[in-house]
Amino acid sequence: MATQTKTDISASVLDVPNSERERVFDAFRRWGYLAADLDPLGFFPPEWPSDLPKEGEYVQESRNIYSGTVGVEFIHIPDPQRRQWIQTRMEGPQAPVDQDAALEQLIRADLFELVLQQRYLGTKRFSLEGVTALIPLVDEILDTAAEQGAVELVLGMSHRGRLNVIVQVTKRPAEEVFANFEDVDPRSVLGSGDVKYHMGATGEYVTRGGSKVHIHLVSNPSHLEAVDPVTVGRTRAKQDRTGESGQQQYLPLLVHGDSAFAGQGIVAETLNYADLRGYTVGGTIHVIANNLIGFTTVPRESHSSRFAAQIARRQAIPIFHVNAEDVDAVVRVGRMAVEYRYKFKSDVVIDLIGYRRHGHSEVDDPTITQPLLYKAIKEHPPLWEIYAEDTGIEDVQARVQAIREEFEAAQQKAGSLTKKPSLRELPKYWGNYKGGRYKSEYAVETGMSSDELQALTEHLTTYPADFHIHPKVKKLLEQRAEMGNGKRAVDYGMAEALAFGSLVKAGIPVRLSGQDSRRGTFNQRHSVLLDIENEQEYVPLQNISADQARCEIYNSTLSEAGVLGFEYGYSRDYPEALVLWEAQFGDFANVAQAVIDQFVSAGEDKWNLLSGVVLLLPHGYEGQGPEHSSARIERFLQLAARDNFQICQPSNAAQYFHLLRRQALSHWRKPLIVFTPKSMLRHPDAMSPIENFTNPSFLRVLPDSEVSEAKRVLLCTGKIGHELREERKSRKDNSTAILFVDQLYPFPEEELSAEFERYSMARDIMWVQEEPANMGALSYMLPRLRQISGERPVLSIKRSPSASPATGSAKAHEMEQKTLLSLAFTTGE
Ligand SMILES: Cc1ncc(C[n+]2csc(CCOP(=O)(O)OP(=O)(O)O)c2C)c(N)n1
Ligand SMILES: [Mg+2]
Repeated sequence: MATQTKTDISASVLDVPNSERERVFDAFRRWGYLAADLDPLGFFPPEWPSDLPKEGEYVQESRNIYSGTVGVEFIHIPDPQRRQWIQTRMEGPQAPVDQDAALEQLIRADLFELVLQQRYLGTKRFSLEGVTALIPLVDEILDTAAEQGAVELVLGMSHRGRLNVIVQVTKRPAEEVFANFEDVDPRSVLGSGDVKYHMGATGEYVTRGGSKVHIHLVSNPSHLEAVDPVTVGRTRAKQDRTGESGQQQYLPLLVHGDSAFAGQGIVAETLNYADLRGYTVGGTIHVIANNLIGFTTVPRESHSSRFAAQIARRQAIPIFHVNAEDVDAVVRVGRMAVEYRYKFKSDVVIDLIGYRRHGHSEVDDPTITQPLLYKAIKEHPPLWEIYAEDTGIEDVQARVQAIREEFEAAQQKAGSLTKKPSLRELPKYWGNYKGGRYKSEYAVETGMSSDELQALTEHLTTYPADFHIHPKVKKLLEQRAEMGNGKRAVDYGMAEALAFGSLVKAGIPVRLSGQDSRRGTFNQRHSVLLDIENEQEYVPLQNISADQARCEIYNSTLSEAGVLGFEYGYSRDYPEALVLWEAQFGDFANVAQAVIDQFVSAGEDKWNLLSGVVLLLPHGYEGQGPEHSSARIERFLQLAARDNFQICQPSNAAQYFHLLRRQALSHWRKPLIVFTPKSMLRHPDAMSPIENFTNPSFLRVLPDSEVSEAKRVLLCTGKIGHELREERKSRKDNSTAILFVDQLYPFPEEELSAEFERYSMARDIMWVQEEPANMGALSYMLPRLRQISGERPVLSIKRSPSASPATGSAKAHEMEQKTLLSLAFTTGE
């Protein structure tokens, strides 16, 4: 929990140990992990720091504990209670291990890989061999978690050993995995689907203690570690659905690669929010399936630290390094880690150190890059053989034979399947929601009566009598009250509050997170009121009605990929909620590009998994320079296909209100990308009279109510439209119609065709955008507009092509903008 990191460095660490025994033990507790015997093959030898005594009384005893096959880093944890807990567990009696069960799992793990190797020679499977102890480790994690009340393990992992995990942990029948190797039904996935080692899977695990734990293996892309925040977000959603015992019932487990854990920044982002109110899941178990190699790269090329796990040291959490060939030690560490997680609601890292038996994939020859290592590996027996000998368990060969025959029979069966089996079942809460192409039956009414709006306004603009409000916020709320009561046009901030308020009132939870989102980057939201005398919070959106749904708005960490991944994950397990992620400025979304490409855009296509996550991306050219102008509309439009998501830019406050409500109320579950305003947040032309909130629904295209007979039609989206209207006014022009395309994708063909017909006499049709020619919606819009414009040419007004989105000079921006507006009214004359 957040509180513990701030406690003082305890006396027990700084005190000089007062006995010889304590002195020796203290040294080993601190440094013993460096001297631990962790690598089964000896390529990663122990270090013996000078602080560590080599001989004398107590050395052997403490060495056995802290420099044996387990090395634990825990002295950096400031909370003495936590250190004491680990110390007691390490130094106390060791629990017995169910060696027979562990051996069975090890044999199964190896034999499954062996059968795959023999039957599907030359295909990639990313074998687990070398770290097969992962299976008894996860078994122990599940056994312990079930004792603590877990009902589900939410498991995020990448390629390594995934197929093995699908069979041994998720408990999918082996023939289902074999069938995926047969690739039995290619026609069903032409142009879509995903490779077998990325697909998600679900199943039931029965622990040795006899409890059932549901396993949810999360679908993941090739992009290593991108699944981490998604897994944590999914877990949080499941926990939130459950209520108070959520953290107990839903346990997240992330299995990382060693190179990926050390190298990918998203790991740090995910670790960083572990204890924060908006993101905590009461502790994630991290296992590094550490084979001391990444593709062809060895640890000394992979990280500047001794251990790949080092990044976890930033936090006050324990790291257990364990030799993957001491199976009993691995199992004991698994139990300790889970008990620690439950006791302290903390993340825990298990660094499971083994090797990789084959090349990176099985088509890769590792003897070219690591000849000596692979010579040693070739001579090294599989773990089950070593363990059988160590434990003295008999009749192993008969067991091996039986398991082999079992997998071979499953393989035979798979060959006769004609349909690719699905490895997972969707939770019931997805029952009501639809993906695929848009159909008109998904349309919903989003307008509200003036009475309802007034009642909401009352709740949104009032606070307890004894609350000491900031004078500026007081004024803002007074203005909002006037907006809701029709005395003043409604701005975006109030429109959003009305949308959120109306949804939570109707029982639809709202969750928004982003950098500085509670106040709003542009001072526009003020969702949380703070008492200026005692900093007590009052959240009007949480005080709408007694039986309302949750409304949660969080300031996120300074992260994009990590936080968007989390919110996407959350949306995956809370389809009934409106889940939003807000970028500080739209361009920062490109830091989350992998999450956008791999999950938000392609999730349905690859995995048939839906999400209604909303991205709020401030966009608009306002002279603030290259980096605060563009949310890269072009990128999202390029990703758009087969109605994978919706891309909108509401041009006024009421449109924003209807759009947010549409997203929550419609049963068509698609990600929504919203380009949101900055200066337009308060621009009079973008404000809406309260009556517009009673309109039936969001308009994909905003018609021009001022000009009915036009010679020229300007089509645009967003802020430039308001500037064009101003320009038109100053030119006293009454023959130019200005249309706002508020929904760019799916393309509003019907509405635009109707407008083209309405202005059939117009000669000049122009797409106008602020963005350079190679950006914005231009290359998406032009061919589509030309298709419906008939004989009439469609021209375009835009900035010249540019490598960077905008100029760094405010004055240059002004000049460009003026030219743009002027050209919009004069080109072709
Ligand atoms: C973000 C990202 N960068 C690069 C790759 C290409 N790649 C796939 S596996 C791999 C090595 C991974 O090593 P490690 O994390 O140690 O896992 P292992 O395969 O050893 O289990 C690389 C570089 C990728 N999949 N994702
Ligand atoms: Mg590795």
